[in-house]
Amino acid sequence: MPRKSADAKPTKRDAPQKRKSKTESVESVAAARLWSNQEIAALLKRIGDILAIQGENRFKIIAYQRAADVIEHSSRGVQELWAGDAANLRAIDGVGAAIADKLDELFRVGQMSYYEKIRAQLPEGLVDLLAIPGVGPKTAAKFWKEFHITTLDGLKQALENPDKNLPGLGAKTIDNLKQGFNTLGAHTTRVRLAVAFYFAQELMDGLERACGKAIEKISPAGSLRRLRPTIGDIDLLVASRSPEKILDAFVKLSQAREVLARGDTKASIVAHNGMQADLRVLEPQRWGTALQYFTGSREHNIRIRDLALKKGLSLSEWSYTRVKSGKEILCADEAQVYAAIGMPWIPPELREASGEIEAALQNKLPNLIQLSDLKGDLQCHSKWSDGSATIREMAEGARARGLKYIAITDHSQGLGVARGLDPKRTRAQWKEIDALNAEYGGAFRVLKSVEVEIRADGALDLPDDLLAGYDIVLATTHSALNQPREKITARVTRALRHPYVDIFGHPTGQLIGAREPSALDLEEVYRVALETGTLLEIDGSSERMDLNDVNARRAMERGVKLTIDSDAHNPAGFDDLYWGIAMARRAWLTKNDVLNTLEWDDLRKHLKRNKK
Ligand code: DGT
Ligand code: CA
Ligand code: CA
Ligand code: ZN
Repeated sequence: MPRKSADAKPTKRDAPQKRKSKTESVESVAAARLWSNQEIAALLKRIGDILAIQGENRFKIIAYQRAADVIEHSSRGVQELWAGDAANLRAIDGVGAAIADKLDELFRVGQMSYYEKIRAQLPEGLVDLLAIPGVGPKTAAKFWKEFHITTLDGLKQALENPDKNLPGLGAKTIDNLKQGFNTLGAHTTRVRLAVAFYFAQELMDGLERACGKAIEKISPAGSLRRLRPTIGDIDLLVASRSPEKILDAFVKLSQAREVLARGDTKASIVAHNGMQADLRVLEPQRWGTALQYFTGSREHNIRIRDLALKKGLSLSEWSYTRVKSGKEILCADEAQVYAAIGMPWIPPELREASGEIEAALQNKLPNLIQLSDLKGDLQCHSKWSDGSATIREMAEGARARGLKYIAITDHSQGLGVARGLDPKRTRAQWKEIDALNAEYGGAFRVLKSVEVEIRADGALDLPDDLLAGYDIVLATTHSALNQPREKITARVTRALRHPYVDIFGHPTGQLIGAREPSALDLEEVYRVALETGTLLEIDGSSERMDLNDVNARRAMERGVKLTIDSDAHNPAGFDDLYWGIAMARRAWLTKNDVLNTLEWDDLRKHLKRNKK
């Protein structure tokens, strides 16, 4: 179902995104004005779609898709970054000179002549056909050239009498198209990774209960397996020799509200929570190719198929086929799919066509960080502020997960909502921590820490003599997050220059689906973090995931060191370290990039407060 991903890529907003409005925003190119990242991304994506229908060079198409993707996920306003100079745009990953120049024109003139030119070469409305699951650029071109169908309405009408209007298309194709229409518009919202993850787990548990041994293998695929921060729909894959049994169980799951499609090998449901789930069932000996195909991303798969073709192999979800002899080669496991084209297996989190294929070919894939690499957690809360457990309970929760230390980072006084600590209560808390550490006798360590608020002017919310007494200090912003770019950047960098600020936590302040990232100039933050030796945090709590994948990768490339924390407010909250790890893996981070993979005695030597 290619177009779903192309049309409804993750947005920071959770608000339902109607396809139509997105299209309209592209069409209504007016005078010069401020373009949102979403609009820019939609425009670039549309250019990619048009080029694909025209059968243009794949690399050119991927370039537009990739630029769109990066811009859509960028926490910085692209037009603001531009600031009147096309050269500034080339600092964005995936934006080369050609695209930078076109965006420059768009921002200056309010219109992009290249887009106007190529869109005029296609019938109005043709690109919309790509929104139907199963309709790719080639099919859309065929509808246009062979059947003179150029709009969704036109196709819908044609499907009413396919023998007459769509001669030569098989019954199965017609069926798929009809089902594709049903799925259109069923689900336009993206959900947070954690929500989709646990829900997929529920669906898989339900299937396993109902089908038992008939399931030989089961796995999530799609964006969920790649651990994207937000998920459009859930893709599940099952290897089984009795597909009917599995599909029956799937459409009868108690979570299913509506069955969108049911075939011999696949089915789609909409659940009561509004999420769509697609299931595919296949023979175990085809597991490898199927899992590779349905994990995506689409852009990654296109490149892999190209490489295969260069080796005389045609790759589909079913198998490889030798182009010359027509001989089929089955891959029961995914590593075989990559091995056949001379590559090591690529971790799903990297499969975004953002350098992983080149790295794999040169055997230079990063050794990605894992959850078990984390030795401690540097942000969590207790009852002393807004947490719901005692320090001891938090320590035990962390210990049970194999951690060796935690920093208790209760909020500082300025944050009225969270029962912030003043200097007096802080000293009382330290006594409790000292006693607990004495009890642990080295088996575990609770660090004295604080989540100190960076005030609107960049000053910290606690006096320096107190800040000097902590083991480690995390500084964050919760208030005045809507300050304009220059102001919030100056505020944050002032705090980063403070000698007792060791970590800058949840840097952009985003709440996925609820609050946009602040206007902070992250490039400047990376620069000052590097210069001052301040660590940047990936806050793993499932609403934040901040820094996200794209930003964390950038920080790492700049040489900044990071931490991955849970921001737990109760012992179960330590599980959120997993979402932090997800962002870190998607950001290509290794153990060496993340300092809480170190024992506390080593980590403390890296803190800027201990360096002088
Ligand atoms: P989502 O659901 O929007 O979060 O993103 P994905 O990546 O899960 O996208 P989805 O559900 O439309 O498709 C799942 C995977 O299936 C996708 O990542 C790659 C694969 N796939 C689907 N259709 C095509 C296609 O036409 N060509 C290729 N190469 N791969 C496809
Ligand atoms: Ca999906
Ligand atoms: Ca899907
Ligand atoms: Zn916080």
